[in-house]
Amino acid sequence: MKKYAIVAGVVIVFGVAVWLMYVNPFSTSPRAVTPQLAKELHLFIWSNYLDPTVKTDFEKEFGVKVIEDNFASNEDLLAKLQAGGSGYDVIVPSDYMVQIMRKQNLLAPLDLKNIANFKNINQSFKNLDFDPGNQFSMPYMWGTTGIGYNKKKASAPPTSWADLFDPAKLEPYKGRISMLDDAREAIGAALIYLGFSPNTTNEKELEAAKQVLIKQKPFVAKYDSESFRDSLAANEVILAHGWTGDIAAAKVANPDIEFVIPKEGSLTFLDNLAIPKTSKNQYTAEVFINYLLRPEISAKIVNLRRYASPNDAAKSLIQPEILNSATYSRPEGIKLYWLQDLGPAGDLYEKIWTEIKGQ
Ligand code: N2P
Repeated sequence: MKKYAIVAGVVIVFGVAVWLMYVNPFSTSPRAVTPQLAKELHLFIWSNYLDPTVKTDFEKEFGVKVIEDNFASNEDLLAKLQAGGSGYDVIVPSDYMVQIMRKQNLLAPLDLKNIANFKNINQSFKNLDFDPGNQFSMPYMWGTTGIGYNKKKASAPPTSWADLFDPAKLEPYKGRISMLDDAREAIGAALIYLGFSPNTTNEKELEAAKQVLIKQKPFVAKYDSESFRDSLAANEVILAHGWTGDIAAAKVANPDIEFVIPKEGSLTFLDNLAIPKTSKNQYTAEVFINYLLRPEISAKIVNLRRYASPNDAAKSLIQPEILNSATYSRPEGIKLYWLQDLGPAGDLYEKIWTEIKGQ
């Protein structure tokens, strides 16, 4: 009899322990239940910023279908999130935009237990000011802004922002110039050309930058952040204001393409993986983020997209030719600025940009 009581006791204690583990009613954490993978994951990412096979491989391994949509600027991404109910599970904001989204309470805190591959990230990309402790974001890829050009078609290699903005130099390139369709990037470049900070909120300086862009406009073929690499590769444009990876990708298609960071200085960015607060699939999103931080997956994306990786463990798997290229390193002796969250003054940039494009 006593024996049965002991067995029954053990069974009850064990049962209670298991019950506490899985359905713990005392826990305040909404994620105490063993997480389940969702069937689908909605990714909102910059154009040409992922290797498509990464999605199919992830689906094969985890049974989760990744549905990708693209955006062309941080501000477009922000507007989508602010409108609410975006339905996205993983997004890719740049540094300053992570800060803006954190302040606006648009991001879900990450459960780092599910993102063990964070260990692969180089220390210098962790714990940055825009997200102390990486509570809301994981580094994805970084780059700089500069001028992509066709060395056979340009009369001389550009070295300065003047080569992109001074109307006296632009006649030979009329209708063959492409500018990023991005308020902070375009106005930022004009500000640096004038010797001002790309984070200024001084209205006089901003007005001067606006005039630079208005005077440049008759020579510009298009404001475009998504397909300048193809136009450059196809010789449709000769000078393109653009980002490292896309210009490096243009060079793969057309070896005459080169990249330069103007001597006055330029912008640099770190793009990050984050989860919108409204995502219903936070665990699945973390599993996907962790997957993207695997060395072989990070390297695969870099080998195709040619942006720089903050992932140390990926380095040995990246083609040496990419690691040694001008688009993969920070130039010595040239000042690189990070964009800052400017608070409400940031709207001024959007307003000026709309005015320039509407001219
Ligand atoms: C990808 C552009 C991503 C870099 N086409 C901009 N942060």
